[in-house]
Amino acid sequence: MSGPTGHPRAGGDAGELTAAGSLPATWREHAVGHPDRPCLHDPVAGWTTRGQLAAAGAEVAGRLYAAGLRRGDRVLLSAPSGVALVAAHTACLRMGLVVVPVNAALRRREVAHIVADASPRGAVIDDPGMQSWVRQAEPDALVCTSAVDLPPGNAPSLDDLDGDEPAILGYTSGTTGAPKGAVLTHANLLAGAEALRRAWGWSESDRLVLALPLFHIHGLGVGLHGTLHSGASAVLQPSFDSDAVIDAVREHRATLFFGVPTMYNRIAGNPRAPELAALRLAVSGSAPLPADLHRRLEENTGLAVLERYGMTETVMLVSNPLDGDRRPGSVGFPLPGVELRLLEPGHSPAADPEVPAGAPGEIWVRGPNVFAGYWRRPGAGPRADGWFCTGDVGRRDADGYLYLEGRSGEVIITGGLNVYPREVEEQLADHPAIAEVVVAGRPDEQWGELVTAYVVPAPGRRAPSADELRSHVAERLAPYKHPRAVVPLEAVPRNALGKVQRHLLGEVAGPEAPLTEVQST
Ligand code: MCA
Repeated sequence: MSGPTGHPRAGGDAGELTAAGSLPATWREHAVGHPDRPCLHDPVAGWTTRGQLAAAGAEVAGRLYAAGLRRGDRVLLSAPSGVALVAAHTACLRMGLVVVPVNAALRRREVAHIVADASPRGAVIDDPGMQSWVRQAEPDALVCTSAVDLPPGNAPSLDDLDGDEPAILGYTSGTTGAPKGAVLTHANLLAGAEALRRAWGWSESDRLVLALPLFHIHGLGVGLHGTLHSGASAVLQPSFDSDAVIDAVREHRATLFFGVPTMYNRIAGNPRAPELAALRLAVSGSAPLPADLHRRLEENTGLAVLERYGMTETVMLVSNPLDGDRRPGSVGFPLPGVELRLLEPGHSPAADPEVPAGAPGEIWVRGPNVFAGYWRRPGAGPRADGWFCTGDVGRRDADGYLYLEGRSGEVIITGGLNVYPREVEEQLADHPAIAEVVVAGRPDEQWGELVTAYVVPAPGRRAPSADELRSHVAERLAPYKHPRAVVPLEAVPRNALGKVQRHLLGEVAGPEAPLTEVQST
């Protein structure tokens, strides 16, 4: 386990950001101060107050404690967004368990990897299939649903966390190998939420429509933690539907909406989009928001969507200003407590100068929000002095606004979800009609990028269709990682060293290349 972060505090007000100690400490203050204020709404339970959520969390914590879970134990969490899931999540954090959020779409192979890596002692999972995969991989783990239907008990210590204790193990893939667990400490989560509270003027009178899944940092670390930390309220929606979002904004007099560009694309196409003018703030992240979509939304709703930038390892890093010019195509300025440097590849943030304004550079960050390291992978996270290379490339304009230019890696972002080409290639490689396959993103208006398989067919075979490839990987990859399009190639473009030249894929295939796409999208 990565120990305490030991990072020097970033400049400015970084220390102050974590003065409250932990998120559970601030939640407790809100619950004790005004227990009757509405906190969360879900379609099943209706409104839950702060006091009710605190009581539900304490009850779940008592049950998990009585079942044998102890501080530092990892617990997988996967259930539809709702108050039951939040009660389980907050219970775990309040008693010092380490939450491992799991995307409900993952398949057995993907879940087995997380279980083997994280060695969880518990799993709060609603899907019976996923429950059985966890039981097979870790027979000793306590497995229950988000109802936490276990004998009652008392957790002896709640809300008494040290900032350096691990709070979340967030699985995220690198360009090579299998997903790694990013260890976010209680101080990281608090710094992340407090920076957003300040930057976005998040207050008790705010109400967020939260239709993002709660198994990624966007929905969890930004939407949920920000709400609970600010003493605000949120309307939880277990899936995204643009009409349901618009209805909730009207019915619950919401002030905030956070989404990924695919959601905004669907909102822009909804004739009721102008009703969103009632919002105080709409925020976009997880993938680049096309500048023309930004403008279209502004025309339709009067809202200048605020684009920001973050990652699982760091919660949020950079944001357009709340007051002031929100520039389409830009992610804005570093958030409170975040130091950011743009460097030439191979340069060190401690020793080398930044690239000049306008020039691209690798994005390095440091601050109290930056994770402690990757679980069981010493040396793979931030440097000893706290600086972390994000792997993203950006440039600043003359006014200091940051623009993301792309990734130094090969990640595909589809609908706000990261897909690592190598993982998909490995699962496609044994298809009998494939001699060689390279997976890459292809620009797409709705999804941002479409997972596309560039296929050299096996001798005497034609390239398989996208539907054939999808059924080939159906049991091995979550659906969002499935190839949505296939482009046949005669040969994979490689450089003299044999490295695949992904940027040439489109050229080699040619603009007229036959393309088969999945019919359902
Ligand atoms: C669903 N499908 C997808 C995706 N989502 N395909 C590719 N990419 C996706 N992201 C597939 C379904 O399997 C289905 O396939 C088909 O698309 C249509 O499904 P539909 O019901 O329309 O989709 P949906 O359920 O409405 O989902 C679209 C979505 C969702 C709402 C955009 O993907 C989503 O919630 N995305 C946000 C994810 C997120 O929170 N990302 C944050 C991670 P078929 O029809 O063939 O069966 S990044 C992060 O946290 C960092 C910190 C950050 O900065 O934010």
